Amino acid sequence: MAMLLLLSVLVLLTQPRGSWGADVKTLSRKALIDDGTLVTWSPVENGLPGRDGRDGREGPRGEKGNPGSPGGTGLIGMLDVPKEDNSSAGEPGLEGDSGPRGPPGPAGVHGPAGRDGPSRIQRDVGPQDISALWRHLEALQGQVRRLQGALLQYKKVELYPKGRDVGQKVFKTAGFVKSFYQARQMCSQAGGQLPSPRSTAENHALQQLVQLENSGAAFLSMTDFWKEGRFTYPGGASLVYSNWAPGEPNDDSGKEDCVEMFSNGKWNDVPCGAKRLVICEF
Ligand code: NPJ
Ligand code: CA
Ligand code: CA
Repeated sequence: MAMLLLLSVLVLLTQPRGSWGADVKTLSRKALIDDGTLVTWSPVENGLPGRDGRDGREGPRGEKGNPGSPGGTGLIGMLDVPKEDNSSAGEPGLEGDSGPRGPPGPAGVHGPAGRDGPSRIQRDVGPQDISALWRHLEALQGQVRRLQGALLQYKKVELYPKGRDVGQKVFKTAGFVKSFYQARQMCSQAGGQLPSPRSTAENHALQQLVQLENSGAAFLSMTDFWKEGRFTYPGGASLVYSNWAPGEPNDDSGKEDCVEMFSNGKWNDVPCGAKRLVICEF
């Protein structure tokens, strides 16, 4: 049950909200304690109790990160939660050494059920266990906050000056030109793909990067390899948005199966062997 509580709160704590750096909901201790559906430590309600749960694993990490502090309890150790550290407030920082290994944890709170016992609860969860969980939750909240700060800083660094973020998407220019095939390979190796602007907002963000470089035009991801004139995304789906220049796509000389974006944001089909600015989408 305590594990259920912890897992529930962990889920809440780690749920992404919007793109990078959104605020984390601050959980009220009272609100959760008052939620009787989550926290109970009454005796097992019916039937014979199951046999004792397995012993808790040794707490792998101390609960406090500052040197010399005692380790945490095995309850949390079972979830392998990173320890809290007491590094300074202010600048977002990921630094802070691991605390010493904690002492062995208390007996485990779960294990296989006995024949007739309920499968959910193996033994009572006492107030001390709950209290330990709360301390760890508060430590986790601190960690999440510091991570958010660090991520926000990292985002700014990363986007300057050759990146743009739009919604959940990030475009980043490589600053050099390649053929479509080389460009596609490079983006893929970087863990991204060629750009697929799916809205005016995305098209505009991408256009800013094309303007930034004086390379004239950048490759997009889409091709009409499979059926002439039917442009698709890499997965084969049809376009949900387009911004073709007047008269395009025209499959000039019957050799244009790739797409470029001009610095005016307009699209044109071009030969895939042409060399264009490499911008990747992540
Ligand atoms: C021409 C054909 C295209 C063909 C392409 C092959 O494009 O119109 O169908 O795929 O050649 O390279 C200007 C002309 C276009 C011409 C392109 C080629 O368009 O108007 O006819 O150049 O690069 C910007 C600059 C040029 C441009 C459109 C926009 N811009 O800076 O935004
Ligand atoms: Ca074509
Ligand atoms: Ca064309």
